[in-house]
Amino acid sequence: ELPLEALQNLADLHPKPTNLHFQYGTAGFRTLGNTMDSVMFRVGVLAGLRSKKLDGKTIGVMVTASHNLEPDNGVKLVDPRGEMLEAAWEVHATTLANAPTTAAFIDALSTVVKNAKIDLSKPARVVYARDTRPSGPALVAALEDGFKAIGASARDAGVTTTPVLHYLVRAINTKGTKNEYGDDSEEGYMQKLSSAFKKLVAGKAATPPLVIDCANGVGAQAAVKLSEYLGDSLKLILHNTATTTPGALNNACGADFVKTSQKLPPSLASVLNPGQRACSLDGDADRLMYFHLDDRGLFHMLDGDKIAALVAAFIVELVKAAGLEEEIHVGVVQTAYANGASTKYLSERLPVTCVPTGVKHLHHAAERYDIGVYFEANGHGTVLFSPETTEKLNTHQPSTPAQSTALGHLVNLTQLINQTVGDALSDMLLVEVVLTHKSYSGIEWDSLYHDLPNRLVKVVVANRNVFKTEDAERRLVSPPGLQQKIDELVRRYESGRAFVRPSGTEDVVRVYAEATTRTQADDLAFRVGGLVY
Ligand code: NG1
Ligand code: ZN
Repeated sequence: ELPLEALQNLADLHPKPTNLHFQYGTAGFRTLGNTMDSVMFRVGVLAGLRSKKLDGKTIGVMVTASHNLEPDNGVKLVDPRGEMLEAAWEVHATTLANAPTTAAFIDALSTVVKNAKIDLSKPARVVYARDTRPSGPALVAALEDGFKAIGASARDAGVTTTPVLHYLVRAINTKGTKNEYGDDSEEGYMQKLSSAFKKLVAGKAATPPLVIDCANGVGAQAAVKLSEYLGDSLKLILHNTATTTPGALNNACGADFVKTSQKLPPSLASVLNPGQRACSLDGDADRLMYFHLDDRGLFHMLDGDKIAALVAAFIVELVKAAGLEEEIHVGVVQTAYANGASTKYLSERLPVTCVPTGVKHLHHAAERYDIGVYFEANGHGTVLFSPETTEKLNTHQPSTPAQSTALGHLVNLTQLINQTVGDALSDMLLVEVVLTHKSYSGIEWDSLYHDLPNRLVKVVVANRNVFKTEDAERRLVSPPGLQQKIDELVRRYESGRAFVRPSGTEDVVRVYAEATTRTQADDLAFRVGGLVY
């Protein structure tokens, strides 16, 4: 039985605004924070149901709007192994969020309970956290009312990063089992990452200090703590750590700013010396962008594609050095937004798959490899080791000292990498490990391949739903005839590539183009944009 009285009384405190429609999209619910009170309450109830459905396993709830500006907020659910909510439940979330009244909400709940065959007598457990947004505390209070209404026992993880919350979910659900992921605390996370990092760089010359742009978000707090755990093994110089300054979050800084404007955050202009490595986190610390200035003061960005290239090549070498290349196959997953030069570089070395935009697609495709490296160009990604591979790495008997060393590094990588989700701090340590092992500066890393100039533009159209794609979003099937016109244009540009797809997060159509020169890439993007409009 649903606890009708508690549900009714508490739901009445969190009425749905009329005229607003909410949608659980690729990033959960995300919109203006001050419109999300009812959504939070209802997500709280749904999280409890999800836990009951999964026999009382702990479900995660993260309140964040990531790289969006400060007035926005959002919420997403995390499944027991630390991964994104199962797709079928995204539909339940949208239905519940849009029920116009308390009565309609309770009706919709009953339908979910019936259709998903939920045993309401099971326990419900959740763990939740938020980022530093000012709207966070009030939204969390609404969420807690939701937990209360469904009788879930809820653990408050406070203010922390999205990847830490994912880590906590997996750590809690594996506690006491042979797959224990780590101690279920933020300290446990810091300890796990930093000790794996120290083992991986032991005996090597430390890389020079790394400048971090913390986007004035929650990553600043996490980076301060991580820095203490790292000690002398890696010096971090933190900037944009103003988490309480109104309007500062993600404003002219952070990973999304760097990627979309392809510029240095102005706040770092007087900080960086030529050649000095720097990186940007986004507002919830799950995306990472590296960059540096060259001798002429020109800005060079090392995005998710460059990280994938660096990391995948390194892992392939280690697997070979460990004598496991016949048994362990490494692959890379990208989206259509991956720079063509990165795809070429990677395809010459290992299998590469292209999937539609959205982390869940990348994550699932990466699970099909023994070791799957996935990164979106925007800097969100990680590396997944299949359970069999992890087992093999932990039990394999090396036949030479060199094999033993390589094997040890691979085992430590399984500890260093947050395999639940893209994690800026874990990915940053991973990059630093490779740079240390290769004795690369940022400049040498950057020269693995040269990005093709590219341009991404948004086009506002009457109805973006008429744009339908195939081939991992690289080709349009509708509107009829449009793809042929794009093909004709693209043929006129050297190394030209362009595609058009509807955004999953904004009411726009995106046009991406690349070519051998900046002018040509811009030209191609604007011409294709002209066809779409
Ligand atoms: P859409 O709006 O569907 O293009 C954007 C990003 C994705 C991903 C999602 C958030 C680009 C071009 N697209 O998706 O990579 O980060 O937001 O989940 O950057
Ligand atoms: Zn993010």
